Amino acid sequence: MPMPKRAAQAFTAVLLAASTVTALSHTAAAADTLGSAAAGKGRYFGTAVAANHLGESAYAGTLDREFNQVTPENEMKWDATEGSRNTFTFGNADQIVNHAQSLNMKVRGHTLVWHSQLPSWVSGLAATDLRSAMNNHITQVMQHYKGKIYAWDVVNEAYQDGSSGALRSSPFADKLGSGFIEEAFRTARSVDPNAKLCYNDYNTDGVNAKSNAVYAMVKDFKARGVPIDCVGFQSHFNPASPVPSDYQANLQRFADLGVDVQITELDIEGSGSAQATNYSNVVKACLAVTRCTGLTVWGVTDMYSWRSSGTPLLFDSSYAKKPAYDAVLAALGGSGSGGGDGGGGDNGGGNNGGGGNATCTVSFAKTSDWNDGYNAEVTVKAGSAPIKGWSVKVTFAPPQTVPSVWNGTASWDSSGTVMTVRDASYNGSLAAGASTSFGFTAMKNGNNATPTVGACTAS
Ligand code: 9MR
Repeated sequence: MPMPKRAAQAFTAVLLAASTVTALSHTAAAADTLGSAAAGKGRYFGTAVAANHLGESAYAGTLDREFNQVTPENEMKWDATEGSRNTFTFGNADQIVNHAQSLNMKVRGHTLVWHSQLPSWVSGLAATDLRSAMNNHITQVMQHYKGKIYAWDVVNEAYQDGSSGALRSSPFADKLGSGFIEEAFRTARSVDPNAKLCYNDYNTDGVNAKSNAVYAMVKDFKARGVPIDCVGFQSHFNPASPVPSDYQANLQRFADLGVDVQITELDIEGSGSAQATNYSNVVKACLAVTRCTGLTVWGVTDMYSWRSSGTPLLFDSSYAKKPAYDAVLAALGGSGSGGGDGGGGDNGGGNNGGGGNATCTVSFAKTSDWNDGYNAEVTVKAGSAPIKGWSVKVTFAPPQTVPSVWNGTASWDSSGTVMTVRDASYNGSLAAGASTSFGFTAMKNGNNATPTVGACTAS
């Protein structure tokens, strides 16, 4: 019996509404942890793990609930696995790998060849012996974990800090020359051809002399067919070493060489919304780079961080979620949390729709002014709710022109006087009360007027 047209339409509308609600609640359920939200973006989200804390229920509970990748913090290092020559001890690392495997978590192997946490018997060897010890170490450790490791940090921290672009002095570099890196990668490939092979370092997170040196090495390896699959960016940040403004661009230039990139040891000292914004920016940068395959924070809780006093992680010492946690989850497109309570039950469509209470404000400052031009910075601050994106209109007095805009994406109206700046992908998501800024250079062309900055629109 045919339904009257109106009734059929209404019926369809109800069905659509019902299926939309179902889809939304599925998404929410699937993405209310770091690991599941990252998986929704085709990435993993992991943490460094210490075997001696696995027996603590709050530690293991948080690990198991939130993360889908682990890196043994110390247990796979040379001093832990081969403290005396050719005697291998894998007990502590095995505990972590078994734990991870039982929960389907990826494991990053860290690390095979590193100047630190290196037993003294290794540093005492002469070149020929050192070469065979290095290859034997790689072979035995990788064989033990063959098939269980997603990616290995084959060589860690081989380059010097500062402007030299040179290799750091180490028993390997000093006695074997720069070829030790290539040799380590070739040996590693022959042992476990299915593991991704990474070079991992710190202070290489932005474009600088050290990252340029690593870049040149990777480029050379790719050109000559030396097996390398990925580059790890440790990303240990603090006020003296902040997230670089060219972080994403740096990840991208490595990815463009044909390797995966991974954030391998992320921690950011600080607290509150400033820390949250920094974390969010790092996650957004990874998501914006197709070959950025995942992120690992360097520990579960501030309590056990190697930089504990800087409270650099996502869970505090009581395992409570910090604002940085919320910001990371939001940047990963996840839902839930939102602070102390709530979180759990039905959202009822209230706080998830990305509109309603998203607000922002702007402030404007000229940061420099010269005869024919000026630089300005516009600070965008989220209101009392987190925001996912923002835009600001700036109206210029003709015939001023704007040759450059940074940390934002500009478009112009047809008159050429109104510039709309939207967030760059990495700075759109702001925690409640958090701020970011964009800047521009304007040429006065004879008109010294200050531009008018309109209201901020948030999404
Ligand atoms: O977090 C690790 C800490 O427990 C160790 O005492 C320290 C010893 O060198 O190593 C820490 O991890 C380092 C990582 O293996 C390599 N990059 C720097 C990390 C922080 O120091």
